[in-house]
Formats: sequence, C-alpha cells, structure tokens
Amino acid sequence: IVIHLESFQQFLIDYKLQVDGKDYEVTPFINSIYHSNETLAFSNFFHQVKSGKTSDAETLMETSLFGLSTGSYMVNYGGTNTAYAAPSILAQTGDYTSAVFHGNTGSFWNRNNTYKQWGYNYFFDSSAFTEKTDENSFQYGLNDKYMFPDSIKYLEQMQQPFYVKYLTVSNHYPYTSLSGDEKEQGFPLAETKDETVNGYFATANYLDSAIKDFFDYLKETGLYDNSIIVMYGDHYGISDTRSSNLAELLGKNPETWSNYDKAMLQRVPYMIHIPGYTGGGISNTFGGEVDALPTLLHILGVDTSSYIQMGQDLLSPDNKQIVAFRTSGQYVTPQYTSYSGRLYNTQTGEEITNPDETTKKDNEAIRKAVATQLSMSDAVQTGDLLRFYTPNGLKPVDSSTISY
Ligand code: GP9
Ligand code: MN
Repeated sequence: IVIHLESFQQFLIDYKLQVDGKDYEVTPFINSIYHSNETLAFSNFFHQVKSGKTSDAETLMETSLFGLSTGSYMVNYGGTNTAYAAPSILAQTGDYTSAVFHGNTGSFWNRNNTYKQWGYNYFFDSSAFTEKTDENSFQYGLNDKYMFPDSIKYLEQMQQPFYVKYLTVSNHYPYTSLSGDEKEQGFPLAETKDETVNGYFATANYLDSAIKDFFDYLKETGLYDNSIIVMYGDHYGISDTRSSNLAELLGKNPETWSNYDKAMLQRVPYMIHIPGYTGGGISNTFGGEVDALPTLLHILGVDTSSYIQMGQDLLSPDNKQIVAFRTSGQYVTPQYTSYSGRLYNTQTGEEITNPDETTKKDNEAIRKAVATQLSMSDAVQTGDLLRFYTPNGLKPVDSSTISY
C-alpha cells in the first residue's frame, strides 16, 4: 500500500508549530511511523521533480526513470510509451492486482492513459467516490478524509495480493482546502506574513489524521499485518521563492537564508513500514525518488539486475549517494550541494567559493555522473526505448486489456 503525501516536506516530521506560546505537533501519526522500529525511514531523501510535479514524482517512484526537463512525461509520453512500472513488475513477479485511488478527475496529468501503460488494473478517480461538494473538496479533488473511507468498498474487493496507491490532495497549494470541511479539526494557522506558509501546517495535520484513520481501518480488518505500507512526499509544498518566509519558523535568519537552505528543503519523507519487522530505523543515506523502486523491489525479493532503472537500492552498501535534481548542474551528495549556481559543503552549509583541486575534481566527477543519469533517462523516455528491450522474465503490458 503506497501513500503519496501531497506536497509533504521532510521538515514537517517532528515539527511543532508554536502559536500563542503553545506547541502544536503537526503530524503526530506520521511521526510515530517515522520513528517506529517497524519502519525503514530515510532522512536525506530528496524529491527530483520539475514542472511535471506530482506526475514526475509518480514517474520517478514507480518506474525509476526521471520526468522530463520541460513538461510532464506522463502527459507527453505516458499514454503511449512501453513501460516496466511497479504494478506490471509486481503482477508478473508476484501475481499482484493493482489499483490507484485519487479524488481528482482521472484525466489530470493524463493518469487514465498512463496508468494503463504502467499496468494498473483499476483506477478509482473522483467518479468512484462520494459526490464532490464545496465543503468536502477543492480544485484538486475530494479531501483526504473522504477519499480514504470511500475507497474501502473497493479495497475490500481487491484480489490479494494487491499493490495499491493512494494519491492524497488536501495538503496542496494554496493550503486552503479545509474551508467548510466538517472533518477539519481546528489546527491553528502559522503567523507569518505569507498566507501560503500559514495554511500549510493545518492541511498537513489533516492529512496526518486521515492517514491515522486509514491505519485504524487496516488494523481492524487485519490487512495491516499482511501489508507493507510505503509513504513518500512528492515534492516541496513551499516553493523556493517563498521558503525564506519559513526561516523564522525553522529557527533560521531570513536575511541569511541561502541556496543551501533551499536545497535542503527539497527533502521529503520516504518510509517503508513493515508491521512485525523490528530491524527498522532512520537511515541518513542520501537518495532520491528515482531510488525508491529498486529499494522496494529488493525488499520484496525481486531481482532487478536486468531492468532498465536509473536508481540505486538505498539499502545497498554500494550506493553512490549522488542525488541529481532535474535542473541541470544541481545535485546533492553527503559532501557537496550544488544549487542555483552555488556550491556548498553539505555537512556545514558553508559556501565553497574557492574550491581546491580535489574539490574541483570531485565535483566534475559528480557533475558527469548526474548528467549521464539524466541523459540516459531522457533517451529512454523521449525515444520510447523500452519498446526495444524486454527485461528477463517480463512481458510488456497489453494496455488494450485494461479499461477505465
Ligand atoms: C492533482 C494532484 C496535484 O490530481 O495530483 O498535482 P500537482 O499540482 O501537485 O502536480
Ligand atoms: Mn503534487
């Protein structure tokens, strides 16, 4: 069960918003999952999306290929390209049935066509749920506290084992989806000069509570004990142009807010929650969304050695820990951060203005690795190259057998 946490940044984890001298924990339930020893959690996991936003995150997470440098891969190629995505791989290696639940119209980001190419058997979009009203929804669809309970009548009919994805929406810009929503719980607004920043915590808190309720349902029905639950944040919620307005809330000085701070804010949660497993913990390995699929498949015991995937297993000791942003020349490694034309020491946040020879050489090598990873991904995506290559043991999806 994969839960896509809309616009959810890593800094929300364990964050307490202070209003009128009182502390309000924003996402208590997600925090408890993050810290559980039944969870493999990552503290340096970065989103890698560009203008395809949510659709880029979906592409990265489920195919281990990047979105495009301009526009959305799902919109431009998703409906026609041959793909070996999570649902298709799991159907063929583990007999999984698959579905997506999302409270927006199915054609948004060309999902209805792309999901067929990815092998999703079912797609439950807004037409499958309670009618949207002004109170329970906003421009991006049905609010999370309606979508999750509404999905259950479908979920309980799914052939097991299943691979399902929930795309949440309530924590989406402009963070005002809760006005009129009866299930909102009065979480306070922040008090900065930026309305967008102010609303972000209340919608994140609402998402947290929707997920807690969903977990309660999973536990009641016993599905929980037989499932792995993955959660990830798709991309930033507060953009670089606004993020200095977060500085004070994060105990930083808005005057000295730097490109380094902006880069670090591109971290999003990635958690693999395995009920009954006790070897979890928080890994500081640096990685990104492109690494999620190989990591998950290896946990599930799938041999990915013949698959065309750009990511690396985050749990592998051989992981290179080079995180490419989709904007060229931008990257993060445990040592260096290159963002908006400036280079920083990742550990200290200090800018490197006069790099020595070793630093220059190191960064040239990183730049090359990043450029290669992106250009290989672009070649596959824009040339539809997977139509010429069938990984061992897999067949391409016949999307004509899927209808929604
Ligand atoms: C809409 C939702 C939002 O269906 O997934 O997409 P975004 O604006 O974040 O790309
Ligand atoms: Mn999104």
